[in-house]
Formats: sequence, structure tokens, C-alpha cells
Amino acid sequence: MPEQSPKARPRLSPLRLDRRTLLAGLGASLGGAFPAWAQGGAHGAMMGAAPSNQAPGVLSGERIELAIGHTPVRINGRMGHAVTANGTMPGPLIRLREGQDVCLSVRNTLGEDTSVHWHGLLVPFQFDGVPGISFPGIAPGQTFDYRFPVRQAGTYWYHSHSGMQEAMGLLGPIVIDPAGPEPQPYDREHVIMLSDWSPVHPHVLLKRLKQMGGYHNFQKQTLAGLLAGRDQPLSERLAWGRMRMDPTDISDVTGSAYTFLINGHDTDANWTGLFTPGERVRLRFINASAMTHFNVRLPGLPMRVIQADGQDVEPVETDEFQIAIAETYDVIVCPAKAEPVAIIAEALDRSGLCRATLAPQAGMVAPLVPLRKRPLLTMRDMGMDMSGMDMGGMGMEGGTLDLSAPSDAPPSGHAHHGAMTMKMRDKSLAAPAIRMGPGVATIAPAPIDRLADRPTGLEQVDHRVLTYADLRALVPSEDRRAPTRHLDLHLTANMERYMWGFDGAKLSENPDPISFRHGERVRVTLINDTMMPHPIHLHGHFFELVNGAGDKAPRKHTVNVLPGGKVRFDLTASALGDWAFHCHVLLHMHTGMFRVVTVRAGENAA
Ligand SMILES: [Cu+2]
Repeated sequence: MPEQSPKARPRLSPLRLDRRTLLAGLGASLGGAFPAWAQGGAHGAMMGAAPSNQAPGVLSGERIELAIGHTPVRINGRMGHAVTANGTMPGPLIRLREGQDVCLSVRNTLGEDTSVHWHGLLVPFQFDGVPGISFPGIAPGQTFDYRFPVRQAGTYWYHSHSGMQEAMGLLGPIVIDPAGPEPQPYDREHVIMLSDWSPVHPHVLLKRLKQMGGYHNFQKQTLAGLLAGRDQPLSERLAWGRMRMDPTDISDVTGSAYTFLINGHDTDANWTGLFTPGERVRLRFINASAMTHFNVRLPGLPMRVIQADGQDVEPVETDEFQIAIAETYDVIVCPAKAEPVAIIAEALDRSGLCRATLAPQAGMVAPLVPLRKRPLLTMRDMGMDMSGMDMGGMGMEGGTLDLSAPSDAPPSGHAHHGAMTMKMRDKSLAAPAIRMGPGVATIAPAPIDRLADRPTGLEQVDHRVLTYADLRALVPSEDRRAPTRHLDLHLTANMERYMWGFDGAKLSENPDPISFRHGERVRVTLINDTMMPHPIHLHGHFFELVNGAGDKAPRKHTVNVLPGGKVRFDLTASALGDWAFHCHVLLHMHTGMFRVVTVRAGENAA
């Protein structure tokens, strides 16, 4: 594996792995309790089975109880301390049916406040679970009952919205069966929950990042790499240097701090889900990580994507997809042979991966794949893709809708980078709405619509890769009114000081809420002026991505805005109340990339 960074762990060497995975396959346990759905050798659920027959330990019915507490866990051979629901990480699977009522009763046995947010669920705002916005939080010793009708179907999840509890393990899956027939029949299903785990307390990780932005970036380019032709051309490196940025700054906390998990198991523990050859197996992928986007593939097995963020899409076949933090994708795979198949979740920055196995019988281990070459950010990621542009055209306003430009085009105009890179620090280019304080270090001079771009790091792989432009809703959107208002929001940062915000303001500066009239139809444009992807999540609503699919624009609750990119979505402000709107990278949210969205009845309400 010549492309591995020096920090890649030795445990990925094939020889050691074989011995270790053999041990795991023979039943050597890494310890820690798992709910039945996340145990190795899980049978999964058969489609159409009553919830009570699906698997032991699935929580269903009209009253569901969760107890939040402390639990010691053992991950990758190290003991750690987790915050858990009902004593396990991940937490129990909550299985509901569209149309039912539910009371989720959450008891806090911690010594600090807690909360649970039902991610992607359309609930009355007072049951959305965000302390300080929708309710006060759950004090130690208290129980809070969340009561709401279940108005949707699909794959969702729950997590704490208090402090760093989500990064410490308070997360679990929610599956909602449709009231009617499944639009995409399958035989068996497994939940595949991706997460990242560090025995270091998240507050310590944050402190390191504030002291030194690149703390966890051990993949910096070297002179040796440059000479060997692995790294960028010298002219480009000089350009990055002038901006005091680093193109390997893909993620702020990487595999040097994290162990990546599938259903709570690391690669050695090899979570295994069973299948019978010939079955249609539905995999419900949930990225419940605090800080990690994953590239997901099952080498040798095509995937049919049938849902994104719990919403049905027209089936689309692919070989790999990137799942940003907080997104979900449901796929159907049909393994025909009685052989184990690997599920590979590789961290976006290639600092590590997790392998799990789909197998016809317990004890089988699918082969591991090596980490691929680390991705580099391009000038396109800086909102400075100038392909097809004459260099005199730098005055171009607001970029172009560039859905046709190939995403794998090499950054053009090396000779001009000196002039262009200065643009990124030219604050006179900023839109008037941006508060130009220390929280804004860079502006993307020419952000472009990147929905048809392959996501970061997958530009060059030689198989199919899902893009947002491939997603089409199975059923046309209910609200086909044209938006009556346009709203631009910039995602801004000063990475060196680890400050993140919307329009240059962080939440602690008390920016005005983003307000919508009830029923209003608004086109929102998110512009990423930073060098990192931001999965932006709106509570209480779905929005329709403007991706060229017209009436079949896919509905999402979270959209990943690529660096240097912009994303447009249409929103019907259908849910009264105050809602959280934030980046789901936990430490970005925690350091300010968070706004309150308020939906009020008004004279023009629809
Ligand atoms: Cu959320």
C-alpha cells in the first residue's frame, strides 16, 4: 500500500489483519454490549415481518422508553467512556409505522442535561429535542415524553443535541415502515450505521484544533512526495502556501484520532450481516459520525439506491456513494454467490476505513481493501475553477451554473494561480450580508453549482459514483409553486482560529433568526466560502434540491455543500415554530455554524 500516509495504522497490513480477523471470526470478542440489530452475525429483518418478529430488542409500539446513561466501552483494544441509550452504542433500533402515534419517553440518568433529537422526523417543534430552541433540555433525573404522530416512512436516526454527547455515542437508528406497500420490494434488510469514535474527549479534540488548525492533518505533502510526482505541481503548492492553507485539509479530525465503526464494530471486530444468496438485501446506511464523511462501496457488487434521507427516489444504480455526516442512503444489493461481500466505509480523507461483511453464514470474513490515495483539494474547491474562462473574465459575478463542466478537469491556469489565490483572501468580494469580522478568512470568488460533481476524492475512480444530480424523487413534490423569495446564505470560516458560521456570524454572537412566513416558498442558496464540505441540516422540514430534476427534485433534510460550491434548494416553510439549522460536522456546529430558523404565521401565509 504505497499510498498510505505515515500515520496509517499498521493493523491494516494484510498479514496481521488475517490473523486478527480470524480470531474475531472465531468469536474473540472486543467486549462491549450491542443491541441485537448491531450484533455480529445479525440476521436482519425480513420485509413485511411484524416488528415484534423482526429481531429481539427492537423497540416498537406506541410507548418506547430510552434511558440515557454512562457506559464503559472497549473499542480497538482501548477502554473509553460512552454516553448511551439503554446501555449500548449504538443505541436500540426504534421501529415505527407510518400513521401511528408514538410516545418516546427519555429518562436522564446522567449528571448533566441531555436531549434526544429525532433526525429527519417531521414533529411538532416542542418535540424536536434541541435544548434552548425547542425545549429546555432534560435535566438530570428527569424524564421527558416526546409525543407525536408518525407522518412519514423511511430510514432516520436519533442523537443527542446536548454538548458533545453525540460524539460520545448517544446515537441510534429509526426505521419507519410505510403505511402502504413498500415501493421497492426486498427480501431482507440490515441497518448499517457508520460512526467515528475517539477515546479522547471531544472537548480535548476541539481545544487542539483551536490551538492549531491542522492538528490532526498528518498527511501534509512532502518534498519527497513532490519529487516522486505524487503531490501537486510546485506552482500549485506555492499558491496554497500563499493562502496559508493546505490542500490536504480535507477533514479536521482524522483517522489519527478516530476509529471508524460500522454498527459499533471496527474492522477487526468485523460486524457481519447474514443473507441467503439470491436475496434482495436492503441496506439502510446512516452516517452518524461526529466528524467523518464516508465513501461507501461493496467491491464487486452494484448498489441500487432507493432512498436518500428517508425519501424514496427513482432507483439508480451505482458502485460507490459518498455519505456526508447526518445523511442516510438506502440501497438494495443482490449477492448471488455464497461468498462474503465486504462493506467498505472509507473516510473521506483516506485516513482510515472500516470493513464489515455480508455473509451467507456467520464467521466468514470479506477481504479488506487497501486505503486509496489521499485526495487533494483543487482550485475548484476554492471556488476558483476557471475552466472555459478567459483569464480576463475574473469579474464574473456570482459564478456560473456549471453543470456540464467535467469535475475531473485538472485545475487550469497554473501560471495564474498567484493572481487568483489572492482573490480568495480579497474580502472586498464578499456579499453585503456577510459580517466581515475575524470569523471570515476566505471568500470563494466564483462559487459554482457542484451537484453534478463527483464528491471530493471520487473524481477519478474508475467506476460509477453517485452524485446529487442523479437523485430524482419517486413521486413529484407536493408543492410545485415557484419560490416567491430568494435567500443567500454564506458558509464562512476562519479555519486557523477554528471559527465557523453563517454569513460571518457564529451562533454565540446572537445573529437574527432566519425567518420564514408559514407556508412561504423560498429558494435558498448556500454558498460555501470555506475549504471544507459542510453537511447543512434543517430541522422539521424537507427541502427540494434544485438539481435539474424539476418536479422530481429530491427531498432532503441534509445537503452537503462542497468547498467552493453552492447548493440551491426550495423550501416550503410548512412547520410553525423555531428550528435548528446547522452544519452537522459536530465541531463546526459547536463553534458557531448554527442558526435558528423561525416559521411564523403571517398575512401572506399560504
Ligand atoms: Cu440533526
